[in-house]
Parts: sequence; structure tokens; C-alpha cells
Amino acid sequence: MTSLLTRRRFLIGSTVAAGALAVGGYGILEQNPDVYAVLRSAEALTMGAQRMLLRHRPLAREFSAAEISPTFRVNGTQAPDSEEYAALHENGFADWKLKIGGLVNRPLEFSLADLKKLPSRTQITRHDCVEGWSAIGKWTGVPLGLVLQAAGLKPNARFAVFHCADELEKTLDGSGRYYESVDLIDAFHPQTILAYAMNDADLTVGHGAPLRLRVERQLGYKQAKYIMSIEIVESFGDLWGGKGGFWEDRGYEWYAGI
Ligand SMILES: Nc1nc2c(c(=O)[nH]1)N[C@H]1C(S)=C(S)[C@@H](COP(=O)(O)O)O[C@H]1N2
Ligand SMILES: [Mo]
Repeated sequence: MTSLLTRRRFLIGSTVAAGALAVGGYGILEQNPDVYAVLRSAEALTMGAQRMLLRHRPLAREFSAAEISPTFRVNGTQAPDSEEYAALHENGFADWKLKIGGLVNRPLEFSLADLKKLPSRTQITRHDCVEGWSAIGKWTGVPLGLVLQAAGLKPNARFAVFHCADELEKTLDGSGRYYESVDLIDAFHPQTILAYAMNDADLTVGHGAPLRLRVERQLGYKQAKYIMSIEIVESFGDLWGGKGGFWEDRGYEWYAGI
């Protein structure tokens, strides 16, 4: 709890600093060209410290059914606005296929029905958004580790990248497309699932239909909705802004552990 609050303050602080940089056009960056190096080292410290602290407490807290929030806000994209997505939705996602590729031995495709036939995990967890709201929900899906094992990772595999259907902001080069990434520790964590159901019902469009990530030891923006494909990479440096995610490319930290 304390670490969460401290982290929020840190995040809020860094957002304000980034805002001031953008608005003023000069300031912190000129006064202290090392500000990003400092932020990066703070991030490394946090990641190292959390990895050490979490050694003996590897699971995110799970809650009881009675604690499920009566309302769970829809945030970010409410519905991808491409024709491709509309057509998939129209058809109950019968034509949607999750593609797994990149540094794998066997590129695979799974329909929603295929995924639902695999062993599943259900967990009731709290979602924490950096904007300062939280909600408890029940998620059911396939452990990500299972599908990665089925595909077989090549020796240089380091990260799983989730490519989403939505563009959160319209850009000419398409860089407004949502994407996210996690390392293999989080990818194979037992509470990391590709969720197709929320609170015992198929995912709604608002919450990421047909498939979204739940990576329970991370903040809200890592929980990619509308997943179309998963790409296994050695580095995400040459994808879009090179920081490993839509929000990361806009200044948020890549490691958003809670
Ligand atoms: N594809 C996609 N995934 C996304 C987002 C988004 O805009 N697009 N928003 C993120 C943020 S900031 C949060 S808090 C959660 C919100 O999930 P919810 O709409 O189910 O509450 O999704 C995350 N995943
Ligand atoms: Mo969020």
C-alpha cells in the first residue's frame, strides 16, 4: 500500500514535470539535461528493489466475489473505430484469430473457441490506473505462459509485445496504435492471463473484446485490450517509439509494477 502511494506520487510528479517541459518548451531539460537519466535510474532501482522484495510474495492480492466492484470504469479506448474491428465484432469474433509470432519455433493462430478450450485461470484482482482510480474485477483466461510454451521460444526471446486493434490517437504514421510489452518474468507469471471473460461474461467491447491482457502486478496501462497478435522479440527498440508501449512512448515508465 505504502509503496503504491509512493509510486503514484512519483508518477504524478514525473507527469507534471513532463507536462511542464511540453508547455514551457524549455525549463527542467535545459537546467538539467540529465533529468531523463535520473528518471531512468530511479526506474531501474524500483524494478530491482521490487524484484527483490517480491521474491517471497510473488502473487498479486486476490479478492473474494463479494469484493467485486459494482462498476468498473472503461478507460482509454471505448471501442476501436476501424472497419476491420467492426466486421470482427459484427460476427461475434468468429473470424478473429490471435497470432503468435516473432522469435518462436512455431508461429501459431488461435481462434476464440481454441483459446476457450485450453486450461483457464480465474482471478479476482484490483486494477490500478495511474489516473488515480481502482476497481476490482474477476477475470478468466488462458495463462500466457501456456500459449508461449506451445509456440516454443527461441533462445534470444526477451519480451512479449501485444499489438492491439485500436488507435488511441490518430497519427499519419499509425504510431497512435496501442501496444504494450512485458518481460518473460511477467509473461510466465501464474497470474498473467489472456482474458476473454470478465465477471463471468464474455469481455464487452469497452473492456477489450475479444481478448485482453491481465498482468496483475502492473498498472492499468499495461493491461492491453483488443489484442490482435503477440510478437516475441529480443528488443522493442525498433517498434513505434521504441519504449515498449503506447504510453511508454509518451513518457510513462515501461516497468509499471505495483
Ligand atoms: N488497447 C488498449 N488497451 C488499453 C488501453 C487503451 O486505450 N487501448 N487503456 C489502458 C488503460 S490506461 C487502462 S486503465 C485500462 C482500462 O481498462 P478498462 O477499460 O477495462 O477499465 O486499459 C489499458 N489498456
Ligand atoms: Mo490507466
